[in-house]
Amino acid sequence: MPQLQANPETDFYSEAYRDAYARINGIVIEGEQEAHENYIRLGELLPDSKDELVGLSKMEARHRKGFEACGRNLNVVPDLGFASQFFADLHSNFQQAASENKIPTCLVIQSLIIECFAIAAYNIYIPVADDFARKITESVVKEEYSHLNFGEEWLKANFEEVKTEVEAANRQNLPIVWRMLNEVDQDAKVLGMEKEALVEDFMIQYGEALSNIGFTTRDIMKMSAYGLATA
Ligand code: PL3
Ligand code: FE2
Ligand code: FE2
Repeated sequence: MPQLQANPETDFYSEAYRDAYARINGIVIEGEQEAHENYIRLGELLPDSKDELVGLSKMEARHRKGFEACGRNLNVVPDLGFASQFFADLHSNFQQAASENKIPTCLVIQSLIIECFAIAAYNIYIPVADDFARKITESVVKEEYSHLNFGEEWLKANFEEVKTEVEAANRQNLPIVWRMLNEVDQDAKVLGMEKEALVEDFMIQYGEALSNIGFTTRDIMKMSAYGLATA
C-alpha cells in the first residue's frame, strides 16, 4: 500500500500545495456541479425514478458546497476554467447520449465511471487531507456509494438489453478517464496522492461495479483496462 498516513511534513499553506490545490479543488467542485446537473437530466429520462434522482442531485449540490469550503479554508481560489476543460469530453458525451435517450450510456458515464473516479480519488485523499477537508471528504464519499449503487441496480435489472450499449459506452469513455488521470497526476502528487494508488482503487471499484451488474470476470478484465495501455 503506497500511502497509509499523511506525510507529517505536508505544509497545507505552502505556495506549491495551494497552487496544486486550486486545480484539484476546481476539478472536484466542477465534477460535483456536473454530477448535480446530470442527475437532474437522468430524472427527466427516467420519470419512474425521478424523486430518487432529484434526491441524488441535491446531494451533489451539497458536495460541491463542502468542497468549496475546503478551498476557502486553505485560502485557495478554485481554477474552474481548467476544471471545465478537464471534464469537457465526458460532459459532451453525456449530453450527446442524453439527447439520444441513451440511458445506459448516461448511467455508465455518470454513475459508474465518474462516481468510481470520485470514490477512488476521495479514498486516496482522505489519509493525506488537512483535518477540515478530511471530515468533509469522509462524509461525501459515503454518499457517492449510493450514486454508484443507483447505476448498478438499474443496469443489472436490464442487463441483457443494455449489455452491448454498456460495452460501447465503456470503450468510448474509459480511455478519457485514463487521459484525465494523466492530467491530474502531478497535482495529485503534490497533495500526497500517488497515481498508482488512484488507478488501483479505480480498477477495484469499477471492476466490482461491472461484476454486480452481471459481467463475467473475463468481460471485466477486457473492459476495465480498455485504453489503459495507451494512456
Ligand atoms: C460525483 O459525485 C463527483 C464527481 C467528482 C469527480 C472528481 C474526480 C477527482 C479527480 C481528482 C483527484 C484528486 C482528488 C482530491 C479530492 C479533494
Ligand atoms: Fe458527489
Ligand atoms: Fe456522486
